[in-house]
Amino acid sequence: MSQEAVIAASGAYPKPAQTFQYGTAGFRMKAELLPSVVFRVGLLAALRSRYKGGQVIGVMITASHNPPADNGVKLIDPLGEMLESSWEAYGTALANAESDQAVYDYYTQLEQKFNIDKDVVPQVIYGSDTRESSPALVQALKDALDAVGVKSQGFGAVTTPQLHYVVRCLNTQGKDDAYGEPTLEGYYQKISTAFNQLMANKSNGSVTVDCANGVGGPKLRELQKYLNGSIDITITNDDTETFSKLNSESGADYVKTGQRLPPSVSAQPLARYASLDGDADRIVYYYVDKDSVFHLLDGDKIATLAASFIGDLIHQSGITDFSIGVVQTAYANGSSTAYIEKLGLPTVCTPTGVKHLHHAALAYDCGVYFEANGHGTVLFSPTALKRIFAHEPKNPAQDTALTHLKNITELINQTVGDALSDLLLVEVILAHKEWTPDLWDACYTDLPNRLEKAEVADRNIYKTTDAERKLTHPVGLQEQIDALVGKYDQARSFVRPSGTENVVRVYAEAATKSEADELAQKVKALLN
Ligand code: 16G
Ligand code: ZN
Repeated sequence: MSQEAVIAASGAYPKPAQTFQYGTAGFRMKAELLPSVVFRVGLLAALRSRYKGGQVIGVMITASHNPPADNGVKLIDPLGEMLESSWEAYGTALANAESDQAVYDYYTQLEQKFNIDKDVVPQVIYGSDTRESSPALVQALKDALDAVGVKSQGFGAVTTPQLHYVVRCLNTQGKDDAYGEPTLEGYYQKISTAFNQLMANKSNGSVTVDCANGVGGPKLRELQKYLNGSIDITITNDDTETFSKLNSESGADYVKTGQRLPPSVSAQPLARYASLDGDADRIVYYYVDKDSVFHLLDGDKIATLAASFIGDLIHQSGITDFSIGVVQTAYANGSSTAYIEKLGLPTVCTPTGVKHLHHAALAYDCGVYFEANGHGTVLFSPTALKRIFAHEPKNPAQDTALTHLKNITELINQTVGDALSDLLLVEVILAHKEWTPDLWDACYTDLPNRLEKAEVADRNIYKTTDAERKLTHPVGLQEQIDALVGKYDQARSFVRPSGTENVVRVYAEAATKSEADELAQKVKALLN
């Protein structure tokens, strides 16, 4: 790597007059602001790989559920986790360096700070979602990787969880904790094999999946080729050619935030529907009842379904002293938390953002984590996996349960929430329980709730504590919120600054819809 080469390559991607911040899900904004950021993230990925002794780092270019004009970029650490948070600040500093020389200087400063071995060959893999702006951003990334001598490989359009999967496979290849074949084919093989075994001799009717016109559409179609036909999957909103359709009037965020059907879906009573987001790391289910009333089965419902099913399998396999915990955020519906406690399982609440939930889930033998918005997965600790795979069943019933349990650990993408893997997980559980969506829904009744966003002059003055459930600043505001909440039945409300947009979010739930709406409006009014 020469100073001239880095500075010349950086010169092709001038920094706009803008301050950047590596946020909850990397950098995310209007795509035209991103070329310099992506270039510099490429440099950071190279450093991170060398710091990790040449392990493979992933770079995903996506803006998830954001509108088509946006894009984003984030790093994936060696085991398929989000970038370690202490490194986010280096990304922010690199992105904000004011000149090409400053970029190079900061890069070498980091090399010195971490005593990085210059002989280690960095390795980076990358992918993107289906946005119009993605190819140009991929080019910016490649230019950075080439400038600093990275051994790299592009995977084209992939879902975010697929890239997480491949990163983990590459770094564990040939080891005890090998995760799978480091290819998309390997990904489809792994989860479909588990699914097909779990669904042997079962069938589960049909499910219609709205793919938000994002990368999930073609990938689900691919996955479908590997499935044994025990469920009939109808794919809708899978137009990835018309860029303007991405996440438009479709997708998990549209359905969850508006608590409504995508207009393109004409729902049949009691049939199953699911929506993915633009990069297929989120999924929500829904159905309409006999009176055509819409019911959402969100991340909380998926978490409770998964936790209770896995808990039963553990028990039926004869495995004892095994801890299962459910990790949620402040957005989790109060009824879901009460239900999990009724199941006798511990719950933990963390701040919003996958990295927080993921981390908390590692505390259990089996940690189920889901955000209400549909992002989540299930983690089995290395010790738990060893115990499951070494367990000797004592009778045929234990044997059957144990075989299902082993397949469940293979079906789930344990690197990150994965809409395709979660879809198959839900389908398996519903098939095993012989549940229609209304039976699943009947486990508990969601408290009516409302999410609002407020434009404020400066969201940074809002500071939270207690996993974002309480404000410490502006001083006095929390007391005002508490006073309002006290006037409603079964009510809860919190205010938190968004990590992805320049707004403040207001959540309220209460015993009735009108009370939840009113409470949200009143709390929002306190912010002006
Ligand atoms: C990001 C997070 C998502 C979270 C959302 C909250 C990841 C991969 N994604 O999209 O989990 O729900 O931010 O956004 O961590 P907000 O801070 O704007 O409300
Ligand atoms: Zn997403």
